[in-house]
Amino acid sequence: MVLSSLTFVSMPTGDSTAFDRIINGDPIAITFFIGYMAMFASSVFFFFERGSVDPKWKISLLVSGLITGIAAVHYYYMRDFYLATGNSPTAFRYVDWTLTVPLMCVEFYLLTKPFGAKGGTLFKLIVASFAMLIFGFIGETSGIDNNIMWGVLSTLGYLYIVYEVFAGDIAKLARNSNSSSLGRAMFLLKIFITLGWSIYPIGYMVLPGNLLSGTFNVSSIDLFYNLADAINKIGFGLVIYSVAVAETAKAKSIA
Ligand SMILES: *C/C=C(C)/C=C/C=C(C)/C=C/C1=C(C)CCCC1(C)C
Repeated sequence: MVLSSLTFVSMPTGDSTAFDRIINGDPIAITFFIGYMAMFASSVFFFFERGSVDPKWKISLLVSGLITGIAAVHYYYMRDFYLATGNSPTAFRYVDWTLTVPLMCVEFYLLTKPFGAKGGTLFKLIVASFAMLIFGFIGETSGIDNNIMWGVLSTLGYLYIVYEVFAGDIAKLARNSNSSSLGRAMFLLKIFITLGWSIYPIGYMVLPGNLLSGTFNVSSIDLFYNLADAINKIGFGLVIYSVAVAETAKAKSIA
């Protein structure tokens, strides 16, 4: 009896032990599982709804669907990796972010492009997000002594993006646009960038040696990241969608 349950534990993923952990009480496994389904469903939604919005908005919805689609694939692998090893799937996580964060910058750019956004602004945002992610990855893998320093460097990249949205090019374009729907989208975008994105550095601070390591167990890092991904990838996609629907209705009523 003991022996057979032991062999169960050491079996690879896909076995009933893994499923049992998803359903019964491993909160991290559950959030990987729900995250995967939610990202997948969101992509289907954004891709289908592309057909019902004004042509101007089709690319934005396509990008939203790509962001959640790329995340869905990564969540599939992250869930399996976590179930098989019990470790945080750091490398998969950063590959996911390296693809999806620049695409989120593309979303900000697409929102302001009708009002004159330049490619150079997009380029600056993407460079800042790469810096943020490269320093963050080094910090997560560099161990107990240096992760605060790398976290601070990463935060500089993050703050630059916040600056662009609040006071830099993106903010200026939005202010001069006189579009109420862009104004609303910008308001929500600022909330996502400041509150939604700030969940990531808070999660990072549970790493050993960092500021919250006494308060949270290190494994809770994936709870923070999974929650933040759901809010920022799906939530922000839905904001773009609602602006697209409102603008489409307006365009129809003028026509
Ligand atoms: C869809 C994924 C998104 C929007 C990921 C965003 C990630 C961040 C804003 C990460 C930020 C970090 C810091 C500001 C400092 C510590 C290291 C990071 C990479 C967790």
